[in-house]
Amino acid sequence: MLYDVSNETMPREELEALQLTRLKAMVEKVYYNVPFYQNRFNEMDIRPEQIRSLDDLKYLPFTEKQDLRNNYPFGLFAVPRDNVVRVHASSGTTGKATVVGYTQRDVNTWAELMARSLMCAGASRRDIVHNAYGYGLFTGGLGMHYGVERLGATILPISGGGTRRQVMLMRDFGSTILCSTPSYALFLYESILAAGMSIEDLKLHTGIFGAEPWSEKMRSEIESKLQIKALDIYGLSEIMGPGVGMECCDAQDGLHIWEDHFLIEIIDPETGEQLPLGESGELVITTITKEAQPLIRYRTRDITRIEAIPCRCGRTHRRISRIQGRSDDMLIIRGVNVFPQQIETILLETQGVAPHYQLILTRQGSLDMLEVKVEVDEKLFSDEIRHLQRIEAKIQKNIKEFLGVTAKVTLSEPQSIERSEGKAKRIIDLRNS
Ligand code: DLL
Repeated sequence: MLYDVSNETMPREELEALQLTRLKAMVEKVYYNVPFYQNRFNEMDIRPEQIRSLDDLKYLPFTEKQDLRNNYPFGLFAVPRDNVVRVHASSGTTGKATVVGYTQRDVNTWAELMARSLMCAGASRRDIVHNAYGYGLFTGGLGMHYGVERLGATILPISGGGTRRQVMLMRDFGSTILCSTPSYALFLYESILAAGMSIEDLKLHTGIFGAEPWSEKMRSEIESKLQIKALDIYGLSEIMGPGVGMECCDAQDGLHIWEDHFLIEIIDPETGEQLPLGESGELVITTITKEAQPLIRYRTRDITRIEAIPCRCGRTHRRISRIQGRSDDMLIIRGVNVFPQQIETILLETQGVAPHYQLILTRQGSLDMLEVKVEVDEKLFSDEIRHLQRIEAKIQKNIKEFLGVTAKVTLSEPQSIERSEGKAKRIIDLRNS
């Protein structure tokens, strides 16, 4: 089922014509309304009227997270502050928060795109949506909330935390869709068992998971434990929030980016050059309908590729593959590039190991050291020490063989790694402390 048939299945030629009209208007708008962009364009000797085709996008300047920080808090607004009805912010670990503003029309568009995403995940008016994304400055909670209401389904705005109560209400209300980070979904599963309940007590059929990187293995783990269909949702505050892209329940193979509102490119993160369709690199997004805070060629730092083949669901909007990691999360361990999800895949292929882990980086002299700390399940933990050592050695061997790095593997007892109610903190980098 489609929420917005004419837009979701628009023939590519028509879609591209629409994109070009919107891009031209957007470029003009930022040039005349945002001093930051006017300066950038002038420095690069570009005028809005020089953008004549979608291909000309590559001549425009990039926008980076630092540019948002430098213009903190409202310096990138393209409308008077009075027209801004909502502000969200994401707090990085370093520096100032990144602020985003929305006009009433932006909030409406977001609700529409979230309703579209929900239906793409198979949701309908009949669903009860348990929304465990955090409410507040984080875009996850409110973004999902407005989308569910727009669709006409029932929202439970539970937010994060209070896990025992979450589980109880999920059962009592007969929630059918769970929205949370993938790591929190697993935590909820443990809490269901800890509360003496079983999956049969619940009516969940679908999970809409995102906000942090996860792997295909993690998907299988969640699907078999919670007995649901687990779908991937992508978004980032700078661009809108959740709902920039959504995997469809029909193909469950990559995330449709809503291209009537966002232009996507893949670039080489080192050189900034555009890469051909199908190649992996950094995702760059241009907003073409945003009013309050449009962004031109925003460098997401997320690594993915654009699927060249159209999806069998009938939507014409291109798909990106599951986010493979972030260029700034990519661990460079003695010169080898490793993404945390690659380690996650190896861990989850190992019997007896639980999907809770941490990667700890330290430096000895000038050498990087990687420790992989992973929980084992109850059964294995009570096993002989020799057996545990064999598992450690096996994981170590697989990491070496598949990723080419040497890691120290530490099995730790069940429940010993801290659970997160939002984004999981999996990397502890102590190299510069
Ligand atoms: O995480 C928005 C969101 C909320 C998306 C709820 C999905 C569901 P930020 O806090 O600004 O916004 O973080 C954005 O999170 O650049 C990615 O690195 C990461 N991310 C988001 N979704 C996914 C995903 C929200 N499905 C940053 N897979 C992005 C992998 C994701 N990483």
